[in-house]
Amino acid sequence: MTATPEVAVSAPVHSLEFDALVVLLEQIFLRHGTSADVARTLALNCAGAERDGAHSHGVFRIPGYVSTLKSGWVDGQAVPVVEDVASGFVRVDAGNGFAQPALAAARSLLVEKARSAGIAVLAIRNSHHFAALWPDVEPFAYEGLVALSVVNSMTCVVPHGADRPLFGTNPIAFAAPRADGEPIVFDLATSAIAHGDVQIAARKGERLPQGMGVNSLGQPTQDPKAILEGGALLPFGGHKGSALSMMVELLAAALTGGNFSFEFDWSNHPGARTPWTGQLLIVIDPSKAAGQSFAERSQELVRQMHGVGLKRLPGDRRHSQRARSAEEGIRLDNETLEHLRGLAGL
Ligand code: NDP
Ligand code: PYC
Repeated sequence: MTATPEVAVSAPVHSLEFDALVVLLEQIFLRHGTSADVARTLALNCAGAERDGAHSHGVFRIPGYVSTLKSGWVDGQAVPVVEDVASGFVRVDAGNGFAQPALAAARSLLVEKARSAGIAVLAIRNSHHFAALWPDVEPFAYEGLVALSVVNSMTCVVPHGADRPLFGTNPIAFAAPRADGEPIVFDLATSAIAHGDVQIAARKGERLPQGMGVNSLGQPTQDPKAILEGGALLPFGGHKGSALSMMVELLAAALTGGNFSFEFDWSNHPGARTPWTGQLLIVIDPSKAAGQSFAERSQELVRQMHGVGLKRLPGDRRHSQRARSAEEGIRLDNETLEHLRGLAGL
């Protein structure tokens, strides 16, 4: 491996500038058959997750992207088709490509509609989402808009009260501007734990907390391998998380025209990892609301939350890590960096 100015190759842990990581990831995507636009969009998304310490959806996901692209399951060259269907409704057929380029293609129309109608919906179908969801909503809050997104994934979660898995891990992400600080953002799987975190625990040989999943016999287990090998996850919060997961299936699949988490079959594509489903975004322009500015009101809510002793808001950990990465670079261990460089053909 050759040294680059951004990478201290003599250390066991390397420190990369954000831009250097984006370029490296872009090369990997391009080398595995994506268009330049798709490579750039996914590289920015994945490097952003790594920068923010969202490790279950940072560079950890790159081998999965590569094997999916190699399997022919997803079209890395797909050109999304955007349809302006109503004053507050945009549809995109992602063409069996990734969801993030579909969002990028529809974004300006969506924002224009949200600003004129006060609210707009983006329904993406025929799409693959393999990433964290917060990068899809946070940028809207930086523009003063409120955004909510849901995406469904692949069958691996047993609905509350059922015997077998049906739902995906189905995250919900929300972003809202606030007056004096970073936007308020949360992004959570409706499963007790994200599938990515189960894989990471299995790789590290760690046990999971109780209540995350079941083995192939439907018995509770704390062994991540038992969950991955024929077992399943549970929703968070029993019937409540299960209801939210059901809602995600309805909004991200039924409403968009995408697949439910149980509707696609990737068995003829060994190596396929990306769920072929749908995604919904709702964007609201809070300047249309009555009363004081929304951002002032959300600031007041945060002030009151801190006043009752809250130390950490959702998103705080990511933003601290983002600041640390800006100062110290994004840290990758030697093995990971070597692997990424190999995938990039370097
Ligand atoms: P976490 O449980 O780690 O975090 C969920 C949210 O809660 C985050 O906004 C987090 O903020 C916040 N949070 C965590 N701990 C605290 C705390 N102690 N106090 C206050 N807030 C807290 O996330 P999940 O494991 O549920 O999901 C991980 C990722 O997996 C998400 O990005 C999700 O989008 C992704 N995912 C993607 C799927 C897909 O199909 N594409 C499917 C399922 C999951 P912070 O970020 O600052 O830690
Ligand atoms: O971590 O559950 C997950 C997940 C599914 C699809 C992408 N990430």
